[in-house]
Amino acid sequence: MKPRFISVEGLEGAGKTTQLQVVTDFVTAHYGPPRVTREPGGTPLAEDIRSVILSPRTEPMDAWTELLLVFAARKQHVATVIQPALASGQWVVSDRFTDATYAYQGGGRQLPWEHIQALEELVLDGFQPDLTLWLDCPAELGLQRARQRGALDRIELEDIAFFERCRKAYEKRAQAAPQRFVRIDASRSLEEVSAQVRQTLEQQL
Ligand code: Z5A
Repeated sequence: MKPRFISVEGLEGAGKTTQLQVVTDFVTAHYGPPRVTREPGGTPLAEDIRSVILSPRTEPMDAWTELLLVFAARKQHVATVIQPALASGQWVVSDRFTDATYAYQGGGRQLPWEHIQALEELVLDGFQPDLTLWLDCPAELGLQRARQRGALDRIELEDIAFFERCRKAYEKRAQAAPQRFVRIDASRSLEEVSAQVRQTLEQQL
């Protein structure tokens, strides 16, 4: 079977870290250990860009600067990690991918959707995950869970309206690509969410 690229998406505190392990265990059991990675980041250079994006700073970051940094990191990640892994026969599981850009820079920052599409086409030439698991929960609930963990990054400092717009943008992405994009109800208990993730993988893969 051709190796597949799976992404996991959702607001902070939706449970991506936990469910990424469920996906990794499933893929390992059926197809061998996947390359597990994350965005922004996934290579040393892209991780450097990640800290530029997420470190709280006094100088406000322009939304376009943020968008271009996210795509710069993604290009490096795709070219040097994701595509080589797929080409060598290894599956790839990523904590976030381009759908997060539509959610955060498109929804949250309100940058025009068509400009993100144009950049995506230019930089990635149509490359996208084969399957995206969207862990969906109300912004308030996710933030409550995430804030219990302590220090917040630059984006986590945004207000609730920002995250509500991100959630709406994920919904729009899901509606536009129902074959690829599966919504998981992440407001339920960890065990219930994990069970729904496993069931989805059994159906889709
Ligand atoms: N970003 C962007 O702007 N544009 C882009 O293109 C990309 C990213 C790719 C970093 O992402 C930031 O980058 C992110 C978007 C932006 N911005 N923010 N803010 P990240 O994925 O690295 O960081 P994160 O979103 O902040 O991840 P997170 O907070 O670690 O979320 P999570 O992984 O979904 O949460 P978790 O660690 O699994 O769970 C949090 C806590 O909740 C933990 O204690 C769990 O035990 C608990 N939890 C989880 N699920 C449950 C359930 N179901 N019940 C009860 N408790 C639960």
